[in-house]
Amino acid sequence: MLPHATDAISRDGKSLILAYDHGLEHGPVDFDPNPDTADPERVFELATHDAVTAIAVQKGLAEAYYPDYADDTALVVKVNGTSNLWMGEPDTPVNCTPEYAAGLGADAVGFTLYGGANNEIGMAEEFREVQESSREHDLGVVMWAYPRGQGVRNETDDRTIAYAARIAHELGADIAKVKYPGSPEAMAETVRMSARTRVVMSGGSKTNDESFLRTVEESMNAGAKGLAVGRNVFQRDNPIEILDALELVVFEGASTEEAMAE
Ligand code: FBP
Repeated sequence: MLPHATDAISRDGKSLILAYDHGLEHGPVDFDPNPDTADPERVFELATHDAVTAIAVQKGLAEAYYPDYADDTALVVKVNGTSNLWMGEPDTPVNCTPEYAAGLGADAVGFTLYGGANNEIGMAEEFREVQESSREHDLGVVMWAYPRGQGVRNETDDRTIAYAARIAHELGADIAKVKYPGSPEAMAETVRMSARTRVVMSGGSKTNDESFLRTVEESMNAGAKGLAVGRNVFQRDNPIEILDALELVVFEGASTEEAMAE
């Protein structure tokens, strides 16, 4: 296989990115189901599980905790992000440059683009700077491709999600992180639209083991290259168990039933 810009956050061309920027994006409410997870160390420890190919955090957590885990997991620094206290149209400031992320030991950057928001133009211009600077610093580029805002009637509509994946490809992302578009056929179409940009499924709010694993299985069968997941791992009573199951489905091609039987 030819080298890929995201090899450092992948295994066999697939990624399982443990997303943990929720303290910024959603606030303390996301730690309620499992209060220990307010302590970033608990989640950095989960990122050392074999199934996890990288942890994705904002710069503050990368600065404070990653030095202790750098030997055990790869790092995606999320370079933009905003709080849930913001009540305007979807928008997000750049909190960290790729150069600074590289200094923190990052292997890739993560960037949210809200296609369809009033400030899509501004975010796309910021993405240009981040993407080009990431190339200079040998960082992979993961786009959180989230259509949202006044121009978007339904952000989980299958055509909208396929469009988001295509935007990621056109603008030079290596990986497009998209919401599950509702069916295996719709995921296959999203993968087709993203062409050489790899698609990873976004975990979403916590669901039961079977329905979560089923969407992962369907996504993988449709050509997705893994997932970026937060709540469906760290909000569980037994996050190791679901990581064990995800390892089988994502990297071993196991079915939901096989993974749950282990
Ligand atoms: P989840 O798996 O918990 O959905 O995390 C993925 C993620 O993209 C996080 O990186 C981010 O904090 C959150 O979802 C954003 O979710 P929302 O759709 O509510 O903006």
